[in-house]
Formats: sequence, C-alpha cells, structure tokens
Amino acid sequence: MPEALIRHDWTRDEVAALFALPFNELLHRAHGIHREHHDPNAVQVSTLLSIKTGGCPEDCAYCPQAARYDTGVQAQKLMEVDAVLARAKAAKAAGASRFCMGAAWRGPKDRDIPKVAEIVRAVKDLGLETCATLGLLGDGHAQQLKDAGLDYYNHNIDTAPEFYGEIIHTREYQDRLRTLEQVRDAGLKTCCGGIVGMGETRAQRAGLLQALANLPEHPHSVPINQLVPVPGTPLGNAETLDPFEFVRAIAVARILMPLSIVRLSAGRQQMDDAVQALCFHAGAGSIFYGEKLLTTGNPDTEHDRALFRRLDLHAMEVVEEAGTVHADIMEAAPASCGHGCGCGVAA
Ligand code: SAM
Ligand code: DTB
Ligand code: SF4
Repeated sequence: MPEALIRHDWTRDEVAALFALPFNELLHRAHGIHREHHDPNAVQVSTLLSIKTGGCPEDCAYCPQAARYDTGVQAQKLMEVDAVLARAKAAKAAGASRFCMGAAWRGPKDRDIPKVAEIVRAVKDLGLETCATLGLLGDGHAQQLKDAGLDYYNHNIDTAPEFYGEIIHTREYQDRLRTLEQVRDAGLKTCCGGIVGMGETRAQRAGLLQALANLPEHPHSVPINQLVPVPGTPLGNAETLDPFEFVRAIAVARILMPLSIVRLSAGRQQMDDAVQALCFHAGAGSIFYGEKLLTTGNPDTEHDRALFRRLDLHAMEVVEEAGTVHADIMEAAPASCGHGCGCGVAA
C-alpha cells in the first residue's frame, strides 16, 4: 500500500462520517480494505493468561481486578514459570499461535521484570509468539522484555481522550502514550486498542478510533473490546451496546488502520455467533481463544472450532524461524464431537 494511504491525520469529522455510513455501505468498504491487505478467511488466534491476578491499586471503572471493587476476584501472586509454561503448552496444543500474559499491576516494579523476563523466555522457547500486558512501564523495562524474547506489548488507550477522565482517575492518558512510546522505541510490536460499551457516545467511539489511528505508528494489533460488565465494578450495570454498533466500530477500525490486525476481543461470550460473523466480515482478523480471558469467560474452544468450521475460517499460521508451522485449531480439535473434526455437533 502506498505510504500516503497509511494516514495519521484523521479528523474526528471524517471518523464520525464513517460511523454514520449506511451499515451495508460501511461493511462493504471495510471488507474491501480487509481483503486487499489480509486473507479474509484467516484469523490470528491468541490465548490469554492472567499471570498476576487481582489486588490492583488502580481504579479503572470496568475492571474486576481493581482491589477497591468487590468483584470476588482473589488477589494472587505472580505465577511461577513452570505453572505458566504448562498453560502455554496447553494453549499451543489447542492451536494458539500467540500467548498473551496479563498482570494486574499499575506497572511492574524493577524487581518484577527479571521474573517476567524468565517467563517470557520460557514461553518463547515453546515456539509461541509472546505478548505481555503489565501496565505502565518504567525506564529500561521494554528493552529488557524485548531482550527476553517478547514480541508484542499490549497497552490500551481504552477510550476517547475526552471520556477517559470518567473511567480512570489514577493515571493519565499521557502516561499511556509514554508507555506506548517506550514500547515502540524498544522495537517491540504494539498491541493497542480500547473498550466500547462503557456509556460513551458514538462521537467518543469515533474519538477512540481516531486516537488509535493517529498514533505515531498504527498498532500492529488493535484489540476492540466490548465491555464485559462485571458486578461490583462501577460499570457493572452499564447498558448493553447495540451489537451492530460494535460491528461498526470494528469496520471503522479496519478502514482507519488498513494493515493492522483488528482483534474481536473481550465480549464474545455475550455475543451472538451471527454478530461475530459480521465482525469477521467487517475486518476482524484475530480472537482470544480459550475458555477464559483474564478473569472473565470466553467461548468454549469447541464452540470456537465449530464457528470457524461454519464460517470456513482457519487459524493464521505462524512460520517460525526454525521453519515449523503451528497447528491449526481445527487440526487440534478433540474427538468429542464424534468425528474428530471439532465441528461441535455430536456424531
Ligand atoms: N494492568 C494492565 C493495564 O491496565 O494495562 C494490564 C491488564 S488490563 C486488565 C488490560 C486491558 O483489559 C485493559 O486496558 C482493558 O482494555 C481490558 N479490560 C479489562 N477489563 C475489561 C472488561 N471488563 N471488559 C472489557 N475489557 C476489559
Ligand atoms: C485486551 O485488549 N483485552 C484483553 C487483553 N487485551 C489483555 C483483556 C480483556 C479482559 C476482560 C476482563 C477480564 O477477563 O478480566
Ligand atoms: Fe489494574 Fe489494569 Fe485493571 Fe486498571 S485495567 S484496574 S490497571 S488490572
């Protein structure tokens, strides 16, 4: 794609105008851009693991892991390397190509980094792509993680700059931009997105996507999360977003950042299969796969295998330096459907 078409100067009006397109027109444009730059039938498959759960000092209004909200999430210490490795091996055997590790920290302390680096190194040695989301990074952290074999760092801007102050008060939007800069400077790939369905207006959803597209580099991976409303959090009773509005957000992200992989991220468990199919058509090219996100649920793996089969999707393959190719989630399907094909339908 000519460099000029990778834009970082989207105006709010332009993005709002995309949101306002007739639904079919928006999907047509988004799908056209998607198939121009991506295999429309390939989906990148990541598995998440919370390596340090709960007890977080921050006040993110959506988050079940903030210590100040009574959500039933028990605070735990950083997991041991072997325990993480066992989960990463299982994820690989199930067909995931990337393993994303999350920690409920404001950010890691200097003393945490060698421990996380050891975990990253061990996971990378399995032949998986690695991703970590640990919060705000301190000086030198990104480089140490890169040296350990980290491929991606996830750090979301979460929402539009003007809505941010209604969701989080314990750290600034600018702090997040600084961490993203450190990640880019260390040569890590960025995974950066946000959440929709937190009570923001459509103009603010446009503001989130505008801010993502106008970052100095488009993130390699753009997770679009639908709020998972967790009882006990301030957003536990948030009104459910119209599913077609969620599809629009995926489509607009696709148009604004043509080369990025847009991830249909949190919220799939609450989402109809037909809505997910629309998201894939609109340009989503990645999912979280495995029955848990960090602390909340995700569709069963068998259900996802069946969905891939019904939609003729296949897991994106990753060719490693050693020349091996990851198993497809269909190949990894258990025989529980009776045919061994993972179609999810009893024989
Ligand atoms: N503590 C680190 C941080 O905040 O950067 C890493 C973990 S944090 C849980 C990672 C991201 O998960 C958040 O930025 C947010 O976008 C997403 N997230 C958390 N809770 C969510 C929820 N209930 N629904 C949707 N997305 C959520
Ligand atoms: C992202 O954008 N979404 C993921 C991942 N990056 C870390 C996290 C979703 C968390 C949903 C709430 C939970 O399971 O605790
Ligand atoms: Fe803590 Fe991250 Fe949850 Fe915010 S999103 S409360 S920083 S774990």
